[in-house]
Amino acid sequence: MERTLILLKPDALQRGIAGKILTRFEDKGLKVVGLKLMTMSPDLAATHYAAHKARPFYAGLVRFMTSSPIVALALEGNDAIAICRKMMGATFGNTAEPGTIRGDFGVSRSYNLIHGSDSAAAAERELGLFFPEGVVQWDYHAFRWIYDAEDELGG
Ligand code: 3AN
Repeated sequence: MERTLILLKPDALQRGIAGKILTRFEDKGLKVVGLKLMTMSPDLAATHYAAHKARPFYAGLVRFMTSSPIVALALEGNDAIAICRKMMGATFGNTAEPGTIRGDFGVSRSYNLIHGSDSAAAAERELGLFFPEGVVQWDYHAFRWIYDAEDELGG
């Protein structure tokens, strides 16, 4: 199974819709293996967004991400990375498809509610940044009915 890092950004918490967004992932069948309310430090934001350092929006992005608390989530499931990216929708709410999180909850061209790892390598790196202590291992009994146990859960 795959794991991915999701961040519910400051706008999601300030607007009181963090729970609704988490519910979408639970409803889909993803297992929560990490969940943390935290304020991102400037250092953590700089590391997390290192790839965007040269972009014109970088300073504003770091200011936004450190301005107010976020929720860090670690989610697990088959194809979790691609599934979460699809559920998030296009980068900003003004163009994201209805039915996606960004498409349903936002209209902004810079506040976009959520971050999700975009590859296996990014997920590994980002999970290490936000959950250095590791994720929580637990038996999610619903998996037996979310997946065909013989085909999809390895027998
Ligand atoms: P995504 O989050 O859909 O993977 P990317 O990888 O294009 O989007 O951008 C990474 C992050 O940088 C986005 N989540 C967004 O918050 C921020 N970002 C990208 N473009 C802009 C922009 N033009 N203005 C402000 N923030 C931006």
